[in-house]
Amino acid sequence: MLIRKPADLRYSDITPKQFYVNRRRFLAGSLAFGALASAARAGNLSDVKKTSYDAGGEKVTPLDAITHYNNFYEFGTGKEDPAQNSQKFRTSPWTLKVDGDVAKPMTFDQDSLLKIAPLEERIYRHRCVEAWSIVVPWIGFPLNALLKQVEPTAKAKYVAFETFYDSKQMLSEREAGIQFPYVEGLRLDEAMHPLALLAVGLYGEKLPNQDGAPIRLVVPWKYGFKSAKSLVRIRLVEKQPPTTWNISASNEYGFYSNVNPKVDHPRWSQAKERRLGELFKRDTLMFNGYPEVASLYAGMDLRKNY
Ligand SMILES: Nc1nc2c(c(=O)[nH]1)N[C@H]1C(S)=C(S)[C@@H](COP(=O)(O)O)O[C@H]1N2
Ligand SMILES: [Mo]
Repeated sequence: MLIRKPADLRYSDITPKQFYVNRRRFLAGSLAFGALASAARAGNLSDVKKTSYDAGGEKVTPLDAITHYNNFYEFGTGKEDPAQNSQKFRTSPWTLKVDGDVAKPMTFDQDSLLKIAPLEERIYRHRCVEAWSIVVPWIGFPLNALLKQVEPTAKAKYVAFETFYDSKQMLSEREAGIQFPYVEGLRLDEAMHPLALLAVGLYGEKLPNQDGAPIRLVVPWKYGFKSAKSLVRIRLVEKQPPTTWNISASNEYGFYSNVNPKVDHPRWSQAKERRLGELFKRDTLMFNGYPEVASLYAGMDLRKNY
C-alpha cells in the first residue's frame, strides 16, 4: 500500500485470465448466484437469510477476483500472495475475546460465534484506498449484536480490533513493512451502526483464508484497511485506539478513513476507482454509496478527519 501507487494498477493486473482460470467456480459465482444455492453445499454455512442489503443491485464481483486479488500483508504484500500463502493457515480451533470497558466480557469459539445473531447475506461495495473496488456477497451478522451481548459500560467510547499474528506462519514486520498484529478501531457509534458487519463467509461458503477466516470486520463505507481480517480480540476502550496504517503513515491514513471522493490521498486521487473486472474507471461515491452513515459525522470536518 505504501510502495505502489494505484495509478500503477493497469488492466493487465486484473486480466480475464486471472479471474477466469477456474471456469467452473467463475460460473458458479456469476450465474448460479442469487438463490444462495451454494449455501447448501458441503462444509458451508446453513440457514443464511437474505437481507435487503444488495448494493443497489450492482453486479457481484466474480469469486476468483475476490479470492485472488487481496490485501492481507501477514501473508505477503503482493495481491496474489494471500491466496497462495494462507492455504495452510489453521483457523480451527479459534477464539475471539471481547473485553475492556464492558459489563460482561466474553470469549467466543467458532460455534458460539455463529450463534450470536442470525446469519445474513449482505452484498456490499468494498473500496480499497488504492482506488480499486469489488462487490462482495458477505455472510455475517451485525457487529452491534456482539457488542450488545457484552454490554459496553458508560466509559466505552471506541472499539479496538486486534487480529491474529503468528511469526511462524506469517511474514515478519520487516518483510511486510507494517506493524503486527494488525490493529484497527472504530468509534462506538460507528461500530453500532447496522451496516458494520462481522463476516464469517462469502459467496455462500465459509470465508476463504485469504479473505480473513474465520471472522473479519467489514465496514463498507470506509476504506478497506478498516476491515480487519482474522480477528482474535475486540476491546471496548475509552480513548481512540492506534491503527496499523495510521501508525505506518499518519499523513496518508487517518483514523476515520471514510471513502471520500473529495479528499485525495496525498499521493493519488480518490475521485475515481477501478471496479475489478471492469475496463473503465467509475466515480467514487461519498461514503462508498452509503449515505445513511452521514449523520455519524455531522459537524465534523471530513478533510481534517480523513
Ligand atoms: N489482518 C489484516 N487485515 C486486513 C489487511 C491486512 O493486511 N491484514 N488489509 C486490509 C486492506 S488494505 C483491505 S483493502 C482489505 C481487503 O480485504 P479483501 O482482501 O477481503 O478484499 O482487508 C483489510 N484487512
Ligand atoms: Mo486496502
